[in-house]
Amino acid sequence: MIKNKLVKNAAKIDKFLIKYLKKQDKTLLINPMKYGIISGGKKIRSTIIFEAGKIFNIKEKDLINICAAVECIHSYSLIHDDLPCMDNDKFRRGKPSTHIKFGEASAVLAGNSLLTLAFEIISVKDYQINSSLKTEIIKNLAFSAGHTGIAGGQELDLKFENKKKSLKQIILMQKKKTGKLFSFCLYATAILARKNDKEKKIMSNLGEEIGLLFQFADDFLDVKGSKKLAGKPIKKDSKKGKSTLVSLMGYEKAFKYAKNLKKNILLKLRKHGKKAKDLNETIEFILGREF
Ligand code: GRG
Repeated sequence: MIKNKLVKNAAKIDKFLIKYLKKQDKTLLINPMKYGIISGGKKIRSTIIFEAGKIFNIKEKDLINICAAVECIHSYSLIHDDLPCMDNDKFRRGKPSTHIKFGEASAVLAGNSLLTLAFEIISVKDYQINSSLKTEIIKNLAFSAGHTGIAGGQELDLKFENKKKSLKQIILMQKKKTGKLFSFCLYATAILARKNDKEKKIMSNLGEEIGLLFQFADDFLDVKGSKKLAGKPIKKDSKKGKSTLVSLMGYEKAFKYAKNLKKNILLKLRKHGKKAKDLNETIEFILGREF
C-alpha cells in the first residue's frame, strides 16, 4: 500500500537526518530545524528519488544524501512559506507552523540553516560518489532552489495574487515553485546513472511535469480536501486570490487537464517497463491523494 511505502521511506530519511544532526554542534537552531523537518510530511520527493533510481538500478545508499538534501530544501521552503510576510499560515503538518512555535526570527534562521544544510549533506566526503557528478548535482540543486526555481516561483505566486493570469503564466509559476525540485529529483538519478545530456533532459522534464501534477493536486486539495487529513488549512487559495488552474478554468476542467497530464507522464514512463512500476504507482497516488 502506498501509505506504508511513504511511511517506510520517510522513516529512513528521518533516521539519516537525526544521525547527521547528532554529529553537529548543539546550536540554538537545532530544535526549530528538527521541528520543521523530522517526523512530519510525506517525504514523497524521497520516495520519488528512490523509485526513479530503480529505473537506473541505483542503490538507495547512493541516493539517501540526495533525498535528505531535497527534504531539507522542501522543509525550508514550507517554513518560509508559512511566515506572515508570505502565506501567513499558522498550521502545517498537523501542528503549529515553525514560526508559531519558535517565533519568526528563529523560523527564518532555521529555514536558512536547512537550505545550507542541504548543500553540506551532498558535499561531505562520507557521501562517496564521483566528484564531478557531485559538482553537477550541487549545481543543479542550486538552480532548482534559487531565483530560477523555488524562490523565483514563490515570488511569482505572491505577485500573481488577485491578478488575472493566463494558463501559460500559471504553469510557468507552478513549474518553478513546485516543479523544479521534483525535476531535480529525477535529474539527479540520471546524473548518477551517467546518462547523456539528452536522457538527463528527458528525466528533468518528466520530473518537472510530476511536480506540476503534484501542485495541481495540492490546489484540488485546497478546494475539496479535509483540513484534518491535509494537516494544514484548506480553502485558502480563493480567499487569498491565488492564481491556480482551478481559479482559471474551474474545478472540473482543471481536473480533466490534470488527468491528461498524468496520462502523458505515465505514457513517457512506459519505455522503462517494469523498472518504473513503483514510480507509476506513486504518480497514480499523487492525483487521487487526500494528504
Ligand atoms: C525566502 C528565498 C526564500 C524562498 C522561499 C517559500 C518559498 C521560497 C517557496 C515556497 C514553495 C512552496 C511552498 C511550494 C508549494 C509546494 C507544495 C505543494 C508543498 C506541499 O508539499 P507536500 O505535500 O508537503 O509534499 P509535506 O508536508 O508532505 O512535506
